[in-house]
Amino acid sequence: MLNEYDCWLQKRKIASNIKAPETVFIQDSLSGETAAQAVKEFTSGIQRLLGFLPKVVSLPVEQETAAKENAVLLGLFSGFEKYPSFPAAALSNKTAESFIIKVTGAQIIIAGADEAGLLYGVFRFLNLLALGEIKDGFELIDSPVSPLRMINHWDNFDGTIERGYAGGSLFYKDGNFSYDRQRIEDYAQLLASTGINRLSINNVNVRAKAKLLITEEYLKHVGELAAIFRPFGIKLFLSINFGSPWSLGKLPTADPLDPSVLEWWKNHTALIYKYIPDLAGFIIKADSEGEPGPFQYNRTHADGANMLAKALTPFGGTVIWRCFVYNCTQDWRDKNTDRARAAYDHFMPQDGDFADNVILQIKFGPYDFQVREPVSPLFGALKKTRHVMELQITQEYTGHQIDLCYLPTVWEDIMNFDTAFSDTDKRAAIKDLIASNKKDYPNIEGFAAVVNVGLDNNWCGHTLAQANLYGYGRLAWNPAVTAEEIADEWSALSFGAGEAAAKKVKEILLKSYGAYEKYTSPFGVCFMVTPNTHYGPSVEGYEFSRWGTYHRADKDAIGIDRTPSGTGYTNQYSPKNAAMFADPSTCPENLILFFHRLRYDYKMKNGQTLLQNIYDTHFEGYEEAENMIKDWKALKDSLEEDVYKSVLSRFEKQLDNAREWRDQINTYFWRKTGIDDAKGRKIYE
Ligand code: GCV
Repeated sequence: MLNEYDCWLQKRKIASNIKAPETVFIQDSLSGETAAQAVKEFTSGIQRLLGFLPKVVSLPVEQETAAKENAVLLGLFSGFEKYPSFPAAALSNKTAESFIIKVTGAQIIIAGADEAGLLYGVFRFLNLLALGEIKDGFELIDSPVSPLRMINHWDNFDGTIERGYAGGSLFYKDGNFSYDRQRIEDYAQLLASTGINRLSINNVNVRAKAKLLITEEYLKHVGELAAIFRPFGIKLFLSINFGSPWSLGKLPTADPLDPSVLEWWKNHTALIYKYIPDLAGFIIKADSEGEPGPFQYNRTHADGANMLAKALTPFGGTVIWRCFVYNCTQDWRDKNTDRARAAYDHFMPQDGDFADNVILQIKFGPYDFQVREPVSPLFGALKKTRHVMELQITQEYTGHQIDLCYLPTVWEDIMNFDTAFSDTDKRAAIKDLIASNKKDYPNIEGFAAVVNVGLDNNWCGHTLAQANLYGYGRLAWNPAVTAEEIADEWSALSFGAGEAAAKKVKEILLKSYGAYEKYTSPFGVCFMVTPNTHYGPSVEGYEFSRWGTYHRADKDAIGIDRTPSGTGYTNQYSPKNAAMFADPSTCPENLILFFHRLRYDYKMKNGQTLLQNIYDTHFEGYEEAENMIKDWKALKDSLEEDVYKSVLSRFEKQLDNAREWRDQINTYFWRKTGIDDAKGRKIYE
């Protein structure tokens, strides 16, 4: 049975394969609050899963305890140096946040390279225990592949959340901070249990009163929040507004090269750090969708970012600078401007110009979190600039957490994308490029993702959308984990390892992305969605708008030619990928309309025309949505009534949505072409 508030940390008595760890010995040298949290998580986790609270005893570091029965030893690698049985591999592992779990007879050792590593080790141990994988002889040494594993909140000061589908903000209400301390702690626990280590707490659109967040009146609240997240190894970032020197400081300018502007930021940053001494830094959306930025002063993004970096340097802070920069006042008549080119055109020429404490944050694709986009050509190309990939857990374009859409499916495709920038080093897939900052190397330092949580009791609106939050944390830790592995873990942790319901839910999750893609926008055609809300179909909703997102369907053809004979976007990729994308016969078909303008009678690999494929996918997607409901209904008797009903009502709405998509898209193309469905299914006139 599932208590939806507890997500994947269910209170559920499990049948354990090991002797009950009755005593927890902790190295007496452990003094920090993260270590204390790790101990607390361990004991409460054992109570949650095994039904008793272990006794906690402090242990002098040098004491040999190998003989202790039914005991758990928690500590740091350094404290275990004298233990003969402690694996040498762990002792030599200096990667921050790594851990080891080792089970020998009735003794369990969980140790971290540092306190955060210990905390992650404890959480992993508890999950593995719940999954039935902890047995005598078990040993796991693990390190995060990505150093930066960040969550972005787009929460507004008035309590709303931009692109939020799960209730109001956890942090704000009616123009002020307003939060339930316990709820924030529970949230921190959920995030830390998947390995998240950074969090930005306010919308990147820093507008109206949110600009005051970095003033003394509000900084004390930020300090209080930072204190709640700190024991969980999570440091905060603040979204800031580039225009603050004039909007808050009353300076005549925010020009990054004006000395008075730098001076203002230095003083103001010092004030911010008085309240939050371990603030991770600032995140900033500049020159993007109306937000101010260096372009207003004819300065470059490097000028802007480096100025803020200087202000943060004395405090060890970092600037995260978003690359979502494009012309959002495009004339639809203009066929020469291609929004997909924008991030690369703006940032590639500046590779190497950014300070060491600047990290660029790049959306995974060149547009905006569409159902299917190619991976941004900046990945693999940037060599001298630190950068991370931005994903979206909140389902802005993927069904608003009404429609089930299991995102790790597409994230896995993104991780496997081969940037093909290196002929000598074959390891050029995105997942192989994730690593710590290495000079002159195209590595990606990790991930940031817009989160899907709010005040709803189940955090995510749709209970099954919790899998996306869990999945993001797991994948940010290790981008080589597959969507199937994550679905397996999450379903078993949530619905009970070995339960039939867990197996069925896993299957439903794994089918959901494909279904959503089929009934909405297959083949990489983007933005056929209702403007502004981004839920439901509006085939030409963006055709005559200023956002640069057109498919230009007419009676014969659809899509944008982004090859060298068109906008030339394909040339932003490595030569191998440029050639692959530019040729329709080698371009992956799930992206073919992103890269090509094709006639409806273009023959696809299955021998059918493009038009027939459009009809087929939309009919199939709807049928798959119907099947998901059937699968869910079969679980009625094995689920909590509230969970069963709330998910069912979302599936019902999803089916309505799928029907609208299917019929509006099919009718649209039928009206354009006058060509019937070869299989004679119903297309409305
Ligand atoms: C925070 C898209 C969304 C906006 C969002 C923006 C961004 O355009 O629709 O709501 O604004 O992306 O990522 O900055």
